[in-house]
Amino acid sequence: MTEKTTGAAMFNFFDKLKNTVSKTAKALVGNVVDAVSGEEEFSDFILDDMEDLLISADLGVDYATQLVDKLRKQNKIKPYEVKEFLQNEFMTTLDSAGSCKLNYNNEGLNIYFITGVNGAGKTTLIGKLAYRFKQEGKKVLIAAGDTFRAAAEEQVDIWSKRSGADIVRRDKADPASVVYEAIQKARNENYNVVLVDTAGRLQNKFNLMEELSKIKSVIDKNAPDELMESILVIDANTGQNGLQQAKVFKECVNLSAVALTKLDGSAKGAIVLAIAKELALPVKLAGVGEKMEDLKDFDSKEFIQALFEQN
Ligand SMILES: Nc1nc2c(ncn2[C@@H]2O[C@H](COP(=O)(O)OP(=O)(O)OP(=O)(O)O)[C@@H](O)[C@H]2O)c(=O)[nH]1
Ligand SMILES: [Mg+2]
Repeated sequence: MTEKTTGAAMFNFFDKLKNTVSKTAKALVGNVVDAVSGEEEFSDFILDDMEDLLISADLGVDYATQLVDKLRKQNKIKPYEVKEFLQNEFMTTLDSAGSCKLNYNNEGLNIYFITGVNGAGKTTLIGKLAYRFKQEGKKVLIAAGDTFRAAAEEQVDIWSKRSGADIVRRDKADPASVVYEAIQKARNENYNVVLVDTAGRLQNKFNLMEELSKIKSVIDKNAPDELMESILVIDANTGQNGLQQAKVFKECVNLSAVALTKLDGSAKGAIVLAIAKELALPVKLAGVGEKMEDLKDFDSKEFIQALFEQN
């Protein structure tokens, strides 16, 4: 990330991040601070108001209630300190969900298994990751595991050409067999990275979730040590539904990380905190646009700073 290397560039990077999360910052921090900080004490009325605001910012009911209960049961922290209170709580929550750093092993093959509901941004994420790894000089293979949706294979094929990655594509074949073939090819031809695309599926469709589990088991059986991450892609605009998705996918394919897409323009980035709190899953990647370069490594500290420095 060359953007981080100089002071001026750093400012530029941080400025962009602040812009990206500005709607989330307003919903999650600005509105609460505005409503609370002028009060003398945390009255029941004000705490209820705060709870409503946190819930409507998509922090999740349980987490919002826990935070407000913490304030209810104490008299040390005053309303004018609410911003600092939230900042500390949010940072602790993100820290406790684990490292944001994407796992990568320099010595061997790295497989990234990408899942999520329809339209979340899986294939675009694959394109962005392929581009990033290619820029770093890695040998990259895409497994076109969405053999279900019409034109899905063409779409991922376009991303492979754009990024310069190779592809295993077997039109309308069983996705598990495509993934198996990709693993063999990657081993035989010394690839560094395999990116596995999968078809979008709703978490309440039992058969499709079963199929996903079957695809994942091909990796678990054939390349358990090479599976670096099992990533759930969540559209930041889905809000609380994202939490429900994460619960079901976590059970089905044992997730290790979340990629939050479409963070640009979303007011619902608080889902990052809800997922960290309730599922102990770290967000590791953030999609901030539709272009190949619009992928950021998620950094908890920067995210919190960007949320709190503009209110
Ligand atoms: N603004 C914005 N748009 C994005 C981002 N990521 C993906 N998109 C857009 O979201 C739409 C869906 O993206 P896809 O990558 O096709 O989503 P998918 O999860 O593969 O969809 P299915 O395979 O149909 O389940 C496309 O129009 C993308 O350009 C992002 O970070 N920001
Ligand atoms: Mg797709």
